[in-house]
Amino acid sequence: MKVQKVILREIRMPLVTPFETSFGRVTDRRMLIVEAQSDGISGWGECVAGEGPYYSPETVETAWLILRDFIWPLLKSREFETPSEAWGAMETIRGHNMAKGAIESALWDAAAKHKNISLWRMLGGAHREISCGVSIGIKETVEELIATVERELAAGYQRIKIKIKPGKDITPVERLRLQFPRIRLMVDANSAYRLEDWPHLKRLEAYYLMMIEQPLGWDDIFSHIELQRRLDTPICLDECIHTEEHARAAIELGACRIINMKLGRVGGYTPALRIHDLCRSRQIPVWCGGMLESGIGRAHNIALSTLENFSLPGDVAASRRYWVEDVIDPEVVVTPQGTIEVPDRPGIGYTPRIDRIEALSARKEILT
Ligand code: OSB
Ligand code: MG
Repeated sequence: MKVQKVILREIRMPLVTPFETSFGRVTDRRMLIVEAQSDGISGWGECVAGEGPYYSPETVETAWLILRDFIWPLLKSREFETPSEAWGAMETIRGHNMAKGAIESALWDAAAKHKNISLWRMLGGAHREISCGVSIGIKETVEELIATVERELAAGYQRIKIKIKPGKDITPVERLRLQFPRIRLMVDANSAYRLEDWPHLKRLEAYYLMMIEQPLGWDDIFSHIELQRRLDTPICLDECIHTEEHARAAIELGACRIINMKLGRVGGYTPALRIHDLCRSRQIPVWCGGMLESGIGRAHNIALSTLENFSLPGDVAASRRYWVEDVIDPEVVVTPQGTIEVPDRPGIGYTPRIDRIEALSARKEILT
């Protein structure tokens, strides 16, 4: 396959509900959408970088620059057998995984469409239906949090993750546990604690959580090893896992017992598949995280979640939880059992609504 043209677009959409984490609050999303045109077929990808460098060092702006000035010159008019070969061509660029993942995933969509098969089949997926959980942001009051959880459970979601930070941790978890004694519950701290806080985090163990996600430094594997030694609850790493090498280090050194996989954070399907296989061989469950994606990134998350070792409910939820109107047709819907039925149409299996995407575009650049 050869890519003749890439179109970068920045679309803007307000979230249905503002989303607050320990690192900040998002009300309006800016999303970089990549359209890669290859021999008459468009493949679509989404860059999951945030508006600011608070979840990871990348932002929409840095990804745009890296895609245009550094990635595109490496891919332009070159012939690749597979999207993984294109990923290999980008290896000289250090980091910038979200920029790489955006275009690499678009190439997988295009490659599957060229073969006229669904992307999940091309990836070797095993699940026809994926299990969904929700990630609930930090709320002003515990009452508001309980009402939100109630609504999500009624919609069928199979597990509840709540965001925590110092001062908004033990009490909300305790109250939720009292209210919902049997639900699958977990927390995500987005690096809000330090190793010295371990006795405080230990108190969370009274509420039998499935896991504690990324409690410590975004790039600090060592402290997570020390923390996991002190906790019975599994630690799940998100921010810390940027590469297969980081995943191997974290697993072998005992920094985590579960991994949250995000296509953008690791740089695309090529590394995601390797990390998936590594985790499977070490009996480390993985699940698919979310980055408040538009339908395009969401469709990719669904394809990724079909892989065999995605054995826990992910953060991949219905379009309507995020957007009044999504940019794909059909929108992503969740069954009353809290699952998504994986479409069998070619590529990502959901059609980007080009008119709507154009109308939402605040910026557009054509790379040839
Ligand atoms: O840490 O998993 C995270 C959203 C933005 C940045 C980081 C994270 C999240 C979420 C939301 O938890 C997941 C979603 O619903 O898309
Ligand atoms: Mg997380």
